[in-house]
Amino acid sequence: MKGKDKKKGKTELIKMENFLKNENSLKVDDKIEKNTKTFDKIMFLYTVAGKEVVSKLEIIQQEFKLFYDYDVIDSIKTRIKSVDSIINKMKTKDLELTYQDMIENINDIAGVRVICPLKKDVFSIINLIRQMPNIRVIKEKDYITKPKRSGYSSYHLIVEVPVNVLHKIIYVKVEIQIRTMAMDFWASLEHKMIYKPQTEISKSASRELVSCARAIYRLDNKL
Ligand code: 0O2
Repeated sequence: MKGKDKKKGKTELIKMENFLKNENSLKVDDKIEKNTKTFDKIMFLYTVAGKEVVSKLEIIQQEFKLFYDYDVIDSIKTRIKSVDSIINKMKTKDLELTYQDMIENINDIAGVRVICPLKKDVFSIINLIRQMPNIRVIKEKDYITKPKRSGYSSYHLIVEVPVNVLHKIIYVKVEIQIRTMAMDFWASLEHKMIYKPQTEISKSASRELVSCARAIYRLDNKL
């Protein structure tokens, strides 16, 4: 291949923020609005990024099963944050409701949750993700070593993964939450009852949940 052609065939590596600013068909200064072309196109990028992460994690899951006869991952879930949830979070963070503010500040639009049997498995997965050649870890939150006051325990990684679309490679953010089966059971319950409740819950029930979180913490350390 000649120099000129080589240059032509080169794929651009670009951060999502920069890609969107330079993409004429997207109006990133606009207000977020469901069912518009801009919204659908941006969500498509997050959907692809989520799938990329899931596929990498499924490879680890199958590798451990096949080569070590061990289930290091129990299950993997993925979701795209709803527009209402994005807007509520942006209001809480006092952001302008534009696409630009959304992509720069909301890190969990694409979310992947990895459920592991044991605490040691959670840390094995974290180390494997850190070593993945095609993933950039940009932020980590260790709510396992230091659970939240609510009792919430989980490890969060914000990563950027390359997504190959429109002849470009765009780095898109994904939040990976990694936790044990016991932590996940507690978090799912608490999410409905306290974190995002549909109805009021009594103070005593709320204290009971904190005490359950402590019991789960001890259980995970014993196993
Ligand atoms: P939803 O409805 O679950 O999506 P950042 O901007 O990245 O620095 P962020 O995202 O504001 O930080 O906060 P954090 O602590 O990383 O929390 C991200 C997600 O973790 C939350 O998303 C929840 O899913 C989960 N989470 C955090 N704290 C708790 C908790 O106390 N209980 C439960 N059950 N889940 C929690 P959202 O958007 O808040 O909610």
